[in-house]
Amino acid sequence: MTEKWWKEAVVYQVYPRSFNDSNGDGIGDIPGIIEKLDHIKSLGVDVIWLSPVYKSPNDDNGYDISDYYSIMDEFGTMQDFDELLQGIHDRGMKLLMDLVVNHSSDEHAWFQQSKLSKDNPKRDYYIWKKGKNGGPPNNWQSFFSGSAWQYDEHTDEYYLHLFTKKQPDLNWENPALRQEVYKLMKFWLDKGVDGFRMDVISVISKRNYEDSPYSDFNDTIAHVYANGPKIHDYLKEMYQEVLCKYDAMTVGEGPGIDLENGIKYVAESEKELNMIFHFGHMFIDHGKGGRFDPKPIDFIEFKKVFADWDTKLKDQGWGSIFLGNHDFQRIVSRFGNDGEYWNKSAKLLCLLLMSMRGTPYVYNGDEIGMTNVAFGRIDDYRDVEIMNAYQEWKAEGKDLDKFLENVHINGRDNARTPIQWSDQKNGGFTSAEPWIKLNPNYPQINVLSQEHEADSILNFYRRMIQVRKDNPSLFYADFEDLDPSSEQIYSFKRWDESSIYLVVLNFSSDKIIYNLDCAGYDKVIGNYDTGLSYQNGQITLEPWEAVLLKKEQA
Ligand code: TEU
Ligand code: CA
Repeated sequence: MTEKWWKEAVVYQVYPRSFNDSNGDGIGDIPGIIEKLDHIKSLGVDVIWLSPVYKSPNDDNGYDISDYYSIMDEFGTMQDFDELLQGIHDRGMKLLMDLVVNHSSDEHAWFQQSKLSKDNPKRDYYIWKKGKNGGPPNNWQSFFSGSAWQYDEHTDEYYLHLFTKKQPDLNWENPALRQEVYKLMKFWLDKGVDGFRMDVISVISKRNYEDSPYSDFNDTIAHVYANGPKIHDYLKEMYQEVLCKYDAMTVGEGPGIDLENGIKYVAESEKELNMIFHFGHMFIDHGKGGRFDPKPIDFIEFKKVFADWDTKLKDQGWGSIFLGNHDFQRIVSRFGNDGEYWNKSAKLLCLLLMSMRGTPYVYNGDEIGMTNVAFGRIDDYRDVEIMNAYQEWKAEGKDLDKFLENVHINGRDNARTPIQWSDQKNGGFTSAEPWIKLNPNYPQINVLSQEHEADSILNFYRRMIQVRKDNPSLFYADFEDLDPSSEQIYSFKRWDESSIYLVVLNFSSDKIIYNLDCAGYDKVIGNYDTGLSYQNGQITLEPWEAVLLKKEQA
């Protein structure tokens, strides 16, 4: 396994709109991030992944870009950005930009040109097709409800948008478009950014435009939208034209990427991407109807996802370890316990993230155990995915109270409420009306109060990240799940020539006596202050207890 800086890094994701508002307009911004760089640095992380900050009409909070070369007005100026990059580098950290090039905004100059006429030179930057039988070209559905085709009267054709109709898909078949993408990547890399997280990169190569035969949308994603015939040609070309010229870190986001096809994206021999985000454990509580059709988490399946990927990638590629981001629930509410065992379970999840093999990603706010939110009114939600799905349920006459319940469980705005900096007005996020309400629990859960508590989740993140750094074996050591069939315990082993580690995580609110041979092991860190309670081959685990044990190899 070759050693690389990005394999040894811990990444912290900033969602700028909700991070920190510096100028009192209710919207997080770049100067606001600069103000908090010392907080980020204090965690011990190495890399910041910034969700999109490019110019955008914000139909999908910046994932709809109207100019790849400038900064969103609400977030600041290019000068602010340069200062941010400098501030990050001065602190010895690196910056990953979000690269959103499956689609642009419909307000991008390319699209404005493209829709003018069928023979416009930019026409083929997007995907235009004739209708069929008085309707769209095929039955493809958008990720965000409704048909994936929008009719344009002016030229009597439809354009494809796998996301909202303000996010037309770019046509990667067109070499001129691909060169535009490479050019903008070089622009940012030449500025000094350290790499990219690539939005829905798995769907840039389209298949023939036949109807999807699947009724389950997840199947359509996996077998119709994702992993198209030219995906690997494009990524190889991108590597040759751009990435190989820089020491850049790349992580591709990949709905529809699975165990079978994932390795092709990240095998070192393929020269495409460093890592991918797969969704095995993220769609685990989505039913047939998608995220607004929630189902319980299958814990055994959850563990299996990590083990299977580790086995698959071993010696060939590298994994990313994440439990949440801006598209999913808060991790403590989803995989932990945000009631009685909030503190313990948030720490348990941190210990899990930091002791696996792969590069760990921390989503902003998780370092203080921010929780899901349950607004009582649909009007308090902002996410376009929620809004579109709501309109669809309404049009179909479905139960709207049920819909709101499902949003409470799985809606993306759970992860998008402002960061809770203090117990002051609006959690110290803004002096004005915030663009989305705060989680009302900010007086109890906030950065400032956790700063002062030795036992806080925040201080645990700092300690645990330091433990990972102090035990570099944890970067590359082998991984084995010791008890895949346990319904409550996640216990795994990591080992190399110098040391063996055992990680034991009690994912339950029960006290458990657990059979495990840990003779000769020392406790490195845990979320209870007690020593290791080990006797006769059994370890006693308190509710949501997490321990990392270590033994030097003779
Ligand atoms: O997300 C794409 C994706 O596959 C899903 O996780 C997505 O969140 C969708 O909600 C499925 O229900 C990426 C971005 O992370 C997301 O924020 C954007 O909205 C999307 O692409 C479009 O750019
Ligand atoms: Ca602002």
